[in-house]
Amino acid sequence: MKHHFAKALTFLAFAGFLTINVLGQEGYVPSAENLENREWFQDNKYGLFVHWGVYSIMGGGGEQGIAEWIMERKNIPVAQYEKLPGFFNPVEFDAAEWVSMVKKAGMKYITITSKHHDGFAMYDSKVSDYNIVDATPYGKDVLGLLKKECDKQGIKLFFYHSQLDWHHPDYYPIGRTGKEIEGRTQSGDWDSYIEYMNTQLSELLTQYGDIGGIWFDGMWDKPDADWKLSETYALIHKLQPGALVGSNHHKMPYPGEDFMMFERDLPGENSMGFNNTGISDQVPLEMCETMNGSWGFNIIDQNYKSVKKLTQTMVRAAGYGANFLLNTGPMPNGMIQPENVDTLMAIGQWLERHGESIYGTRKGPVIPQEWGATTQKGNMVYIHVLDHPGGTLEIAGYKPKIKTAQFFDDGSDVEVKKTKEGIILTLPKEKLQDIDTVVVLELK
Ligand code: JFZ
Repeated sequence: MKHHFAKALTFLAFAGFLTINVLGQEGYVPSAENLENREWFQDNKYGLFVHWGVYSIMGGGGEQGIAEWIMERKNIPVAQYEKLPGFFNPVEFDAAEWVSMVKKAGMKYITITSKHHDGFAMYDSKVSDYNIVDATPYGKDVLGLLKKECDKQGIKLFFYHSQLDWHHPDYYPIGRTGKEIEGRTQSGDWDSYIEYMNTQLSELLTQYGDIGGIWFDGMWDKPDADWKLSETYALIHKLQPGALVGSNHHKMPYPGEDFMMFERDLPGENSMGFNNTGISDQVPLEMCETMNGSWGFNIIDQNYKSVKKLTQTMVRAAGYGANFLLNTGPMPNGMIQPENVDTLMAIGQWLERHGESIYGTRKGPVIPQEWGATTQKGNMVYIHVLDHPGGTLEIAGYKPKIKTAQFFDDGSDVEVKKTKEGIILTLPKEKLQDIDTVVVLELK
């Protein structure tokens, strides 16, 4: 009896008779391919986030902290902002160069903005002329060029697609942001906007072969709206069952989502103020971070984080079992900022040497601490000492059966004492590394 009632209820819900606002794709069961790709995602750990669009021309307008949000932060009227595509001509864009750099950086995937909040599509969309092929002198589909090169060089490509759209006439009623932008729609049909968004997603999932997944963002602009996520997620999982869906809604994952992201905070931390969720243990995790203070290109922002800081953040993220998605905001000419390239190459060199302690690992037996983090791969545990003066390091609550304990960098033995509470490592100062002193435990 109960079973029939549940079936009837689901049917009614689907038939829209009962407008139950179920967030996500109820009953979603990830395909075998999807589960495989989640393993791939967790094994490969490190990707390049790319915020690139017509806003890159403005370069933040000479103000710190403004880049991809300049239309909203400066209330640039729609009619004026629509002039930007006419200036967008990234003749220096070289997909092969970008992807080769990504590989040398030790990165395994790219997540690039297919459309950000300004509504401009960075690919050849058939349902809107507001795109790079139809509205710019450049006229080429950079996502298509990038995907070809990614396939050639074995790099996966994900798309960051904004649900929020300050430009589309049917994104109505407007939400929390961009209220003062002149020329925004004063009427419109919300369901038509959802349909438009789903059509563009269908384009992204049918025009470029298999993609890594979709990185959604922006539903926080209208938290009470019916985003019909069940339709959107079901569409993506129908077109590409292996594609990973994630949404930057700063909540625990909804059904139909295949990974959980943390924006500019390590999982469980909340320095940004909007990362006040728990940590899902059901789906892979990813932390995204900027190299300076903004996502899109900002011409004055020189607040570059150090190679040490970024590498240590990647290691701490891996200590939580989370990927690290490190961002660059390409310049309007299509080139990656040389300062960012230098940083990425330096991190790449560290990974060239220490990649074994990151790639293919999962979160370690000891969650990240002040002094560092741990990662694990089979019976190998990597203790990452990131911030320690040397001498002895006590790790309480961890009592491994150790076969060997060695310093990763020179293979020399590490003295390990067992105590009632846990273990004590002896770390001679001369053994300490500037970025990360990795101690490798081979367990019995
Ligand atoms: C979002 C975007 O707005 C931003 O442009 C960038 O793409 C980043 C990766 O993601 O950033 C946000 C989103 C929501 C909040 C803050 C930053 N929020 O809800 O406070």
